[in-house]
Amino acid sequence: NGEASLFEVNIRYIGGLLATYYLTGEEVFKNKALELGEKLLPAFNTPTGIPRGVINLGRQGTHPYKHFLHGMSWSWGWASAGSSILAEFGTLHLEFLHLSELSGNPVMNIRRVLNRVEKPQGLYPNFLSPVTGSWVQHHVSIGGLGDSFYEYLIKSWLMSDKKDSEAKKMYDEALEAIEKHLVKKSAGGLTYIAEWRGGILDHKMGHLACFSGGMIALGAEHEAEERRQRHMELAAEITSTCHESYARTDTKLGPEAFRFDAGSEAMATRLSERYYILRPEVVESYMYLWRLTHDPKYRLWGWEVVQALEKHCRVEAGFSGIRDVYTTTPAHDNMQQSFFLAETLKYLYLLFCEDDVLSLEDWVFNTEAHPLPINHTDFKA
Ligand code: DMJ
Repeated sequence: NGEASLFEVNIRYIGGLLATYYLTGEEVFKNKALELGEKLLPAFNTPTGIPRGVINLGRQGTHPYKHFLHGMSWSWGWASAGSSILAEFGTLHLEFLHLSELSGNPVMNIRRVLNRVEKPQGLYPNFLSPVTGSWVQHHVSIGGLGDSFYEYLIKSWLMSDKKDSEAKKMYDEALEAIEKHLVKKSAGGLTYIAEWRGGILDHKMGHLACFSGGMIALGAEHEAEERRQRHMELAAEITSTCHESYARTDTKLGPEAFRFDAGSEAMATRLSERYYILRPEVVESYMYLWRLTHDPKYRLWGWEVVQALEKHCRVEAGFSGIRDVYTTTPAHDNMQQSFFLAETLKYLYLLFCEDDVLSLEDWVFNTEAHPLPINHTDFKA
């Protein structure tokens, strides 16, 4: 029916088209990325310039109803009070910078609003009103709903060849607030990043939050010695905790979320959080940590994942998610998510090949693992 998630169209299709253009040089991919970018622009037409989450990309027809819907955008029904989601509108920058000739760069306005708005204890809540530009709910998470916003701050800086100092400053300040308020150690000595609900900590980490080990290591590389060491340690500890969430299951694949309360340590405590849908975040962190430290344990941990995927997820037609990581007779969910090829297998490949294959010096991966060249925002260049 033409309804699309602005975020997914951006990270999956525009990101994929741009990467394919840069890797092949074929103009058709660049043109399609530009075309698609243009179709997304009506979603930015809000009082603050913060886009809404859903847009209708259906063809402009003659039917009055369809004509009316074309280019219309709205907020997700489940997002409170018509708000937009931090991880969605905060995950456009890498791609839209490449599209900037066309778009007049609407993403710069998103930055401006976020920079100006008051942040509780320096933290960024996940829901913002595109109308008033203020937070709608005080839920902060480095996992789902927040994750790739932080990722795109540090990667925008890297992609600009370290010229985008505003992005770096926002990243540094956000990480400082996260370290101060959300990073915790469990009774068993595992470092994790908790979620925050109006000042109260929820001692839970989602699988999605496990990308942060890789992100923090990537940022640490460019810090002065004291911070570099502290952040590399933090990155390694978080990655190790995420490895524990895999190691403590029967399948050696990790649950959707794991907790550090009521005596549990890096284990899912709710039935609804025991599934694994071929997500990439843990191997993504192994890949970054391997490339940045060359500690062989990251390859060993990656190999454990390869074996577990073969054993529990391979099905006749490809690979499938499983409903419960704590049983060795898992039920398949009959889905091979698109990020399995785009991210999980790509990061595993990059973990085991030479460092100069899509080197971190030259490429930045968008949040769907599509590689974009550093300091190469001009198509003609
Ligand atoms: C991917 O689609 C992207 O990495 C996104 O940012 C959040 N995570 C999913 C896969 O788990």
